[in-house]
Amino acid sequence: MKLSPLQIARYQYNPKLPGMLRNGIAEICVKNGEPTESVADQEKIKALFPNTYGKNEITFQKGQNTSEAKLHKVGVILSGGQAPGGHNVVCGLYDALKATNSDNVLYGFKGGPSGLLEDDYLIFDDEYINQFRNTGGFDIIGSGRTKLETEDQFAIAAEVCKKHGITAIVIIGGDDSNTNAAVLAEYFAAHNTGIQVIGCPKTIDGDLKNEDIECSFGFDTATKTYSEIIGNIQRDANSAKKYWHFIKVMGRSASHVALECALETQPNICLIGEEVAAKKMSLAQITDYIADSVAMRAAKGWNFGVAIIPEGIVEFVPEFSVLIAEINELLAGSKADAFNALSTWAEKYAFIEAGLTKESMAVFAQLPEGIQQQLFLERDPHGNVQVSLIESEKLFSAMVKENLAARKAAGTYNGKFSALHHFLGYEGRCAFPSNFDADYCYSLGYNAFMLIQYGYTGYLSKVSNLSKPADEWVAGGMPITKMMNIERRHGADKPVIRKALVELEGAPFKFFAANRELWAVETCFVYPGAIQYFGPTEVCDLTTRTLALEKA
Ligand code: FBP
Repeated sequence: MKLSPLQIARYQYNPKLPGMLRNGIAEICVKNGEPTESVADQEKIKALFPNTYGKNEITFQKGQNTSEAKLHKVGVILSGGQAPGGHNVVCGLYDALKATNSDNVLYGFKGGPSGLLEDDYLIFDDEYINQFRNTGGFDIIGSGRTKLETEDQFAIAAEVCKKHGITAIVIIGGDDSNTNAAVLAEYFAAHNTGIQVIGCPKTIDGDLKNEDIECSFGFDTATKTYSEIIGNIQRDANSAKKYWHFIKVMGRSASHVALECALETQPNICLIGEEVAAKKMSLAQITDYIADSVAMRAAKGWNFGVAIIPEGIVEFVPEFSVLIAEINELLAGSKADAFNALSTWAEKYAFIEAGLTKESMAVFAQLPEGIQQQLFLERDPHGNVQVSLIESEKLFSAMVKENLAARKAAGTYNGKFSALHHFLGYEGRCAFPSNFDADYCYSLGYNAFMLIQYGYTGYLSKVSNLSKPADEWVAGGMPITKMMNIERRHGADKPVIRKALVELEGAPFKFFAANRELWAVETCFVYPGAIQYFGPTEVCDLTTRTLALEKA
């Protein structure tokens, strides 16, 4: 394999651990915290997790290691979408495990949770793992989206672990994967398997966070990568002065990624899905809001600008959600065949018009034809509209174009509007982790092994105080059940980790809201540039604006 100079240089980087984990394994002991309760629905969660509920929060501190000396065989799984730093979680876990006893073994289950069920694994050694230190990607063992959630799967997992003598599993994943980690831990405990389960908080979307978990890993690097590109586009826009750029950024549901990029780059417009839902904004209102900025800037002679659109936006527009629900109903079961049998778009349009309510048809009629067709063509295996595939950046630019044409006809706008479109997602998910993510991830993995060594199960590896330098970070563990509540999923009540949406009362959104009127009219662009790995700490080690504002 040919290596880039940066990859070779990054192999030499020594990730920083929290101060209390720096003295060597023999000098790490546990400080017990308070017993915990779930964030809501305490009685129900307690009943569902009789063996793992209510355990104490713990932190590690310097002191005599009192854990039981025994051989550890541990399995690790990467679950869900890639996030920068995943390799370092595995490296931190491996280094702590081997530093404790060189006979300890780390198994990597390949291709996500399915690797555990299919007993598809590799055993890590120095030569293999050293190729992945401080690099992006999940290719060390691969990832997948199989969900570990049924009793049959748990029984197979227990069998596979038993076969290898594995006594702990580390699941690196988002809110769903860690919810399942908690359920698996409870199953293993209830069946006296002796197998521990530890979770690690991953996702670029930034929506696995709460009062204990300050951020999920990967968010820092992904948003810095997108912000670099947005900044570059802004500089191009400000140089050429002839394009409006509509940039969609990943974030399946929550708008944390869009908000962080806006805080970093100060674009003219950034939509926040959670605000759209709270204000019950219609597509027309959102369009008007963007068109106002275009018109105000045009009046100053600036026919250029940048608008950031979060990937999940359309699901937050109430009238659009109703439309999607009606389309799903319209094509449910065999009705889809009748629709597909129609040969022209005009015939299909008449079918749609006859099937939708008047209100939803009015929403549908506003959409550009390309988007209308997308809603009927791109469907998931259950026949439902695949909302994440809707090109919302094109949807809003087309609607703004029409809105501006109407303003022109009314004599209230006299500019030029030429739009370009971008989707930033996969560009950031496997970037070389920033120093922050390299350090944070290594610490999460190292810490996960400490939790295993001290016998914990159903815990999330927790590293906090992250807005401070790494030596002030605090390492410990939090029972996953503390983060759970009951939610309605697929028609049934389920215990789940609460997904964190953008808080409209939170400091990051408030800062954005206090400044956006100015940004909408003036050119206040900030150009963050590329992630720096070597150089002054104020350039290389800074984490996100979101975290800085939350912790200020
Ligand atoms: P996770 O929640 O698994 O971390 O993945 C998040 C994400 O990156 C979203 O931002 C995006 O919508 C989705 O994954 C894309 O998934 P896929 O890789 O399957 O296309």
